[in-house]
Amino acid sequence: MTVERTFIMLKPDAIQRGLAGEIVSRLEKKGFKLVAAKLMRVSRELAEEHYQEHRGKGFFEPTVGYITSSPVLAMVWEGKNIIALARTLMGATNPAQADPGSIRGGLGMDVSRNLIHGSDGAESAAREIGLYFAPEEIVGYEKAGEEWLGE
Ligand code: D4T
Repeated sequence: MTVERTFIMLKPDAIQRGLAGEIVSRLEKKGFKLVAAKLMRVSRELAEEHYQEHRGKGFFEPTVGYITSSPVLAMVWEGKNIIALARTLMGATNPAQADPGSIRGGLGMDVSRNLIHGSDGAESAAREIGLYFAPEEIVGYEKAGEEWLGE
């Protein structure tokens, strides 16, 4: 397992429903390390760039509309094998089918309001981190207790 960084975004519904603290807490308790965060409004241009792989699909426009409708909490988290581990913690894309113990399965009901985004691979993580953050906004540091998370 290698130390990776992933882009995680709490979507407008997570902020509006007051679930930011709960979700960030789950990520912290897992053992992930927060290395960047900002509350921001996503521009239409940025949203279209973020979801470019879905351009032309029926849910593209509604998804862009949703993500630009209200502020999001954009974050970069670090940890061993974090890209896959964060996806597991988030649960399936559709909260109606996600494991009830997961973030989406426990806190959401509909695919159009699925609370959280997490990069789905090393390439998309690098691309998305670059889309949302300048290199100097990412803060590396030693975190207490890291030695208790694995060999
Ligand atoms: P994101 O990118 O938001 O973390 O979600 P996923 O990586 O889990 O899922 P995705 O890229 O396939 O979908 C992007 C975004 O579009 C919404 N969506 C998706 C939707 O409204 N209806 C759909 O049928 C699908 C597949 C939800 C997430």
